[in-house]
Amino acid sequence: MTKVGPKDLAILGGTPAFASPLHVGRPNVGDRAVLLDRINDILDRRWFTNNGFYVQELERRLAELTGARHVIAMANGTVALEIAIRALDLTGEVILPSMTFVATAHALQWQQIQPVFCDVDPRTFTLDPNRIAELITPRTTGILGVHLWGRVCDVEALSEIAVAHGLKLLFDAAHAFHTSHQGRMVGSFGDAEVFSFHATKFFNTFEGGAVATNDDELAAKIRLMKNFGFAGYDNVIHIGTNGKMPEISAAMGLTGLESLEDFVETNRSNYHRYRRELDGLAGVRLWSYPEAERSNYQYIVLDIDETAAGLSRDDLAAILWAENVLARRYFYPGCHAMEPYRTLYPEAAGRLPVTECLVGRTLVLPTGTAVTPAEIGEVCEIVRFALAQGGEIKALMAREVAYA
Ligand code: T4K
Repeated sequence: MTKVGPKDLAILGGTPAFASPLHVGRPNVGDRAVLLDRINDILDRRWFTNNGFYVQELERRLAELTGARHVIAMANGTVALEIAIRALDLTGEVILPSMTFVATAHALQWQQIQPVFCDVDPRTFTLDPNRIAELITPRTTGILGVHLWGRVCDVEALSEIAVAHGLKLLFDAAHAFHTSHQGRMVGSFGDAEVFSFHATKFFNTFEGGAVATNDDELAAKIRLMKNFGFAGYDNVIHIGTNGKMPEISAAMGLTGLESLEDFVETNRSNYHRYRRELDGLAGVRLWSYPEAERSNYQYIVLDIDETAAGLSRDDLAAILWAENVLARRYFYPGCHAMEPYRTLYPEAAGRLPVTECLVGRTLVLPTGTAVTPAEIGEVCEIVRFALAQGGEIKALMAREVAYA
């Protein structure tokens, strides 16, 4: 990096550090030749979807890896959530965090179930078990926890509450594939857990997802529901939809699984590089992964304390974007502040002080196999440089730059 003064920052007229964008969420790709062989085989078999050979093989491997009795592959994580919610007979109101991707809330509201937003624990960014009891009403039928950024919810406390109040317990594990909690792999906590295998996830099937559960009856119901309720040719015995994963996605998944440990190792080493490079920076805290557990290290999450850092999260995001580092403000502004929730449930904001604070401070940086260690070094240099001259940069930005 050749920036010596504030004016060298791209946001103030300098040349961007990166000629092409450095994205968050660049997909991991396994062995290309193996994938192409599998795709050729799918073309030869002329069996493209509807519980084909590759989907069955992927489900078997995923069950092995997670330890769950059943893993049911789906077209994406959102439809997997919708089906799991319906199969669990959730109705009325369901308690969930607002600090999540909007799909978690949509999967409920889409089915006329009211998402009741609950605040999160500032140490884990996951549902705060101490704030749940006050939200339970006679209409509450379930709790939907989110293992945000792969940090597993307090499943013990949530299970206790669910049992005490006769509620179903579902987990949105979109970020938590191949992570563990107290030594046990995510996939068999609660009544069911839902994965996303979207392109941006640590492990992807282009688009895809799955429901994992130990409940045989629930699994059978979900299998029916994801295939229009068909129990055999011409025999529909349940309402259903089309939630099926195609063969090409399963081929991508099987190929990715063969490189899973390489993906983890790259992410882990990227994470430690960020840690070393940003260590000790005033006002900047890097979200940490519990070393005693298995983690996928997929999210590099910064918490920016504006007072101590001298720049706000949004200032830093604007500076990075100008340098072509497309950092993301996940999950700003929180589901409760998005439509239709902002209009339908305006009272929610008042009970989410931790969420409201966090959504203004978090910034997600690029990682994964598509980012090189040298690029990470450069991103960190920009962050350090910007923060070192925060006050001066802020004043110049206010004068010279109109940014959102
Ligand atoms: N629950 C949670 C907690 C979730 O995070 C998600 C999904 C779901 C449920 C639902 O699961 P799915 O139905 O999606 O399986 C992205 C993803 O689309 C979404 O899957 C993900 N969460 C969310 C956190 O991120 P956006 O709106 O940020 O997508 P977009 O288009 O801005 O792309 C994100 C970044 O990835 C960009 O920097 C570009 C990069 N990218 C993206 C794609 C698709 C690539 O480099 N290559 C690609 O192919 O939602």
